[in-house]
Amino acid sequence: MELKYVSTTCPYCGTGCGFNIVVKDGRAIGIEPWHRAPVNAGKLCQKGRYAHEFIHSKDRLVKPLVRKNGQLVEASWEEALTLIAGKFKSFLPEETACLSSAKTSNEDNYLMQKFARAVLKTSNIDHCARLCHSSTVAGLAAVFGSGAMTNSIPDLEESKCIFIIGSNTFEQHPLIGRRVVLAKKKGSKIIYADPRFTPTAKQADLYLSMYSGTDVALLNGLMHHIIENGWEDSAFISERTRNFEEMKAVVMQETYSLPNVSKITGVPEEDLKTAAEWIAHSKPSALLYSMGITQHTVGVDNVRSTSNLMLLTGNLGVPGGGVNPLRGQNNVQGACDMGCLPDVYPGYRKVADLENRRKMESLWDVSGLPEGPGLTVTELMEQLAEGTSAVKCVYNMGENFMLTDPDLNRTKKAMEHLEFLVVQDIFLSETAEHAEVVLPAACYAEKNGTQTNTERRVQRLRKALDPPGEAKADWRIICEIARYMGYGPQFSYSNESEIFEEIAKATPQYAGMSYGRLENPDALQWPCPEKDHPGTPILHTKKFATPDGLGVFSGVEWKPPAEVQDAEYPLILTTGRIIWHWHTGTMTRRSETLDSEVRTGWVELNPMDARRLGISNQEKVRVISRRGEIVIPALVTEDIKPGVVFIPFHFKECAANVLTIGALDPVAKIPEYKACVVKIEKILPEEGKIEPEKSKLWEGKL
Ligand SMILES: Nc1nc2c(c(=O)[nH]1)N[C@H]1C(S)=C(S)[C@@H](COP(=O)(O)OP(=O)(O)OC[C@H]3O[C@@H](n4cnc5c(=O)[nH]c(N)nc54)[C@H](O)[C@@H]3O)O[C@H]1N2
Ligand SMILES: Nc1nc2c(c(=O)[nH]1)N[C@H]1C(S)=C(S)[C@@H](COP(=O)(O)OP(=O)(O)OC[C@H]3O[C@@H](n4cnc5c(=O)[nH]c(N)nc54)[C@H](O)[C@@H]3O)O[C@H]1N2
Ligand code: SF4
Ligand SMILES: [Mo]
Repeated sequence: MELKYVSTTCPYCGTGCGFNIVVKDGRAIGIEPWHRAPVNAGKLCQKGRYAHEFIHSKDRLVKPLVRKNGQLVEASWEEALTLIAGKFKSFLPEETACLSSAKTSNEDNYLMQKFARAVLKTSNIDHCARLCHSSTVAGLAAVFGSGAMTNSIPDLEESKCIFIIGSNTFEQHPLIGRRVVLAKKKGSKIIYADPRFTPTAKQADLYLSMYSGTDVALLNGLMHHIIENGWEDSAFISERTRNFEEMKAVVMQETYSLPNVSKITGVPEEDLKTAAEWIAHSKPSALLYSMGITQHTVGVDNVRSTSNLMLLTGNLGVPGGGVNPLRGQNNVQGACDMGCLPDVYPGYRKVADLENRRKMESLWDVSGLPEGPGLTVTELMEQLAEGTSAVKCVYNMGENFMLTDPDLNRTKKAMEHLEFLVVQDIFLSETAEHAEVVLPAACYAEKNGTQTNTERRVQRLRKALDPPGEAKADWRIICEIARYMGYGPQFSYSNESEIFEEIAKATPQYAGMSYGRLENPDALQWPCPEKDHPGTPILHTKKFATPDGLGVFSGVEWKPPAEVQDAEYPLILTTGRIIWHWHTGTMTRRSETLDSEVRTGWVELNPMDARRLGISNQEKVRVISRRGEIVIPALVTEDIKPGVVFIPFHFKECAANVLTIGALDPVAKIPEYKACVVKIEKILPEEGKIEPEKSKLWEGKL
């Protein structure tokens, strides 16, 4: 039988690797390298390598489901769409909210925010970027005038020193990790700051073992030492920045002298000195960061602080330098670019600006677009739980917040205050189980489109298969609902390329792009403002995107997390990911190969803490926070700092988010997933036994 190879882009992380799906008899039978892919040159991590395995899962949604007598039962599209359109029309604009999905394409996301604004007339549109890099978008926009990764993945190889802080690059962005290794082979020094000695730490020349929630202190300490020794890049500071003196006044305080910073962070003074020296003396130096920086009540402060360090050492606008937030989901950059945020239209143009509103009304041929910004998803959940929200109806495309939101007991309460929840997904997720209507979506391999990776590269998704049963591409479903609500003409597209043409009109950064141009495997990196513009691999080469073109220093003081240890809750809990699994596991736990490697979660704790608590390796324990408790096996390891414990949040049977805190960064509204406090208790011997089939998790560790 004939084999078909379809080149497309990985559906998992923001690295944006390309690969070939191998199709036989209408089924995906494997993934093969696509050597021409610009990011990964044919290499893949485990998730990409097995990205075909969940596609034909027997659990795929194949028909719409409608709740009747408390049960979700199969229904026709017509019945589901009629019900949805009728209900949606019955709510006032402020009673509705939409959640978009960074797992879906730019075309899907563009239409979702258009639907929210033009049909429901609500500004309540948000997505998982809120939980992820909203602090980056806010923080970097204030410093550089643009909230994206400044440099490109390939140019990391030019770096002489790579400072990785709060990013477990080798597990979460493995093919960016590969570039770090290539840079190291060329002589680059690698510095790594994290409370855990992760697989990324193993690649580092210098490991800074820090407490969760002490990043600003650490960064200010490095800057204190650099300025004290006169190692700053004075020419860059005077030509390209402002507010240096304000920043200097803060970091030169005694609080940020190395002995003090060593006390706050737990990092030895000598290591801080070495890090400062390497970063200042290796030109160019690049900084990589991710959730260890952003997911804090001081997320925006953390982001501004990383930027201060790179401005101070003159490492912006050059190959091999930059401030590089590694974006998480495959298309979280794109979902933000497309305006799936409550305050901006596509291209980050403010909704509050009348001129922008008029432009969108004219492009979309509608009137009465909502005027002010809407609610963020975290504010929405908070208000719903308190029973104070106006919102009664939520249309959720591809988010599984019943496992990913902080403080799940609170999220459960929030659901009780919703009257009508529509969930559009490829599987019956934990969130879909709460819906009134569930709509079956096509997965990445079953549709055309584009997605934008962390380095702003807009790449093609190519259809390899037909969707199962009656499942449909997300954009088609949105258009159908719009048609049922009387907006057929505004949502009439015959294919994805037509939607992209509208995206190019609505989004200045994408104005010069088209499917024709994106056929080139290298694709295009935004900004690409004109049809003959080559795209922009490195931002801010001559000036920043701020009004005066200068990079803006700011004085940032260190503040502790919202919750700190006390006698009752003596351990800091941090949460995150592992290489084998994806968030709520809807896809990876349905992939035989990935699931067989790691079958359930665990809590990592240091032998010192384990001894104190009388806990041995693999023993099941109870982890308790002020918000809830879970039972979970213990992994006793030297790889985590004493006083800190870590739980991966992928596993519903021991969900980390039962424990996490809903406290938010005041500007970005991102939750503090990376620091709250817990206690650990031994449980009865019988309950504490580990099932033999679960023991595989220990081998699965890298
Ligand atoms: N395999 C896999 N890869 C993924 C994902 C996945 O689910 N699975 N998800 C994707 C998504 S959406 C995202 S956003 C990215 C996230 O990518 P990362 O941010 O790299 O992943 P995390 O595990 O959330 O956290 C990174 C590190 O932060 C450390 N950390 C915790 N607290 C602190 C702190 O206070 N300061 C510092 N400096 N470090 C701290 C943790 O120990 C952890 O090693 O990964 C993407 N890639
Ligand atoms: N404790 C803790 N919690 C966290 C984090 C943390 O570090 N610690 N990190 C946070 C971060 S950074 C993120 S990004 C969020 C992620 O939070 P979510 O986005 O809620 O997590 P996912 O499991 O990726 O959910 C995506 C959903 O989309 C579905 N899906 C996949 N493909 C498609 C498609 O083509 N169409 C449709 N309609 N649906 C599709 C999947 O089946 C799944 O149900 O989690 C956050 N939660
Ligand atoms: S690094 Fe990310 S994009 Fe690349 S194969 Fe792995 S999961 Fe997919
Ligand atoms: Mo994320």
